[in-house]
Amino acid sequence: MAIDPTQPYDPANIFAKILRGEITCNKVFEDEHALAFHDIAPQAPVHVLVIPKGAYVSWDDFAATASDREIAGFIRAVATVARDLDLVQPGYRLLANVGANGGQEVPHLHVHLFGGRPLGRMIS
Ligand code: IU
Repeated sequence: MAIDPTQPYDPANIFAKILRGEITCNKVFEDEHALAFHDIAPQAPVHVLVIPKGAYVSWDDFAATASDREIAGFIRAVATVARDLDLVQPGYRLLANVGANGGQEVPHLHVHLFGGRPLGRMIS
C-alpha cells in the first residue's frame, strides 16, 4: 500500500528494523551514512536499495531536513555502491519513489539502483 510521505517517521517500518539489525538483509555496502542491500523482489539483474541511516520518510523529507553532510554522504554512498558493483560502465538507473503517485511502499527513504541490462527509456 502506498504511504503518505508527509506523515511523521514510523520507527516500526521494515527498513528501520533492518537498520537496527532486527531483520536481516542481503547487504552489499555499509558506511556511516548508508546501508545498501539487494531488493527482495529484484526487477533487474542488479536491484539494490540504498537507504540513509537517519530517520527520513522520503526523498522530500531528506532533502528538506537532513544536514548537508548527511546528504553528501548519502549521495557518495549511492555512487560508491554502483562503482563497487562495476555498473558505471555500461551504466545504471537510480529511482526514488515518493508518495502514492510515486508508488512508495516503505516509509524510509530508499534509492533503487538498477543495472545489469539495458534499461530502456521507460519512466515506470
Ligand atoms: P518502493 O519504492 O517503496 O515501492 O519500493 C520498496 C521496495 O522494497 C520494493 O522493491 C520491495 O521489493 C523492497 N522490499 C525489500 O527489499 N524487502 C522487504 O522486506 C520489503 C520490501 I516489505
